[in-house]
Amino acid sequence: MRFDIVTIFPAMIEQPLAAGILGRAIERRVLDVRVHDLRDFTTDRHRVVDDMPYGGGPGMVLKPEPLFRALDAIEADAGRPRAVVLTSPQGVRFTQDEARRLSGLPHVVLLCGRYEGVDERVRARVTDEISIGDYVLSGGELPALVVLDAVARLVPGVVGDERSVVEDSFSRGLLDFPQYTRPAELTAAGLAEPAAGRVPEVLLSGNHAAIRRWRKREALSRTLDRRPDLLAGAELDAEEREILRELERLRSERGA
Ligand code: 9D3
Repeated sequence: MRFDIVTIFPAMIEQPLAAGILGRAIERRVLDVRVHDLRDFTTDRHRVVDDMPYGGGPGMVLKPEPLFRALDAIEADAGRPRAVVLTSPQGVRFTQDEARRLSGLPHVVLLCGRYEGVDERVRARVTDEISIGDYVLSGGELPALVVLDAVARLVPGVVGDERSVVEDSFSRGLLDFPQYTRPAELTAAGLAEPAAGRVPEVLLSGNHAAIRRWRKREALSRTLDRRPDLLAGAELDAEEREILRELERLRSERGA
């Protein structure tokens, strides 16, 4: 899969991409990621990419022509991209469903917004405007990396162990169950009570049916506590629905 990323801070994209799972996928040529410096598509001596907003007001706006020239150059090289994504606070919220949709495309362009915004006429060539959540960032580069990471790891061959992609929490709609590794007992770890240092007995029991049930219960309990909104869209089997009913009953008894 090919990504083209247009930004005024190419280093913000290139540095993180060199490391980790995506870096290895790029080395292995499973992913082709091209980063473009928007200033390379200016024509003036000072390589200006922004200007004052018509009508007045604070801050600056990204000029349209460099963005259009960057898109033209990408199109001349790789043909019309299947998606042109603008990262912006005005975008629709980015979700795992959106990541899945984009991961099915051969070529995606990411335009990183900056300053107070982007000249409205650029949107004529944008297919998707995406925000990553309700908090204020300094620009669209981190959101573009978030989108790239979430989309790329769904491309076959990017993540080494396909099982971790398939079993991922948001694809099933529940939070993960708690994980433990050795040692089975931790002492003097600054824990209030000794019991907190022990791995739950069931995980050491070798009883795989009991372990599966415990994990379901813990995942459901956490989801009910922290992200009850997820339960509406979760795909639960009969056993999970039964455990959830019990957890809800216990909670209402404790609450009442
Ligand atoms: C809606 C906020 N704007 C009010 C005047 C100002 C503004 C804040 C932050 C304009 C641009 C930005 C830079 N943020 C992004 O470009 C951005 C973003 C974000 O801030 N939060 C979550 N997702 C995204 S995607 C792009």
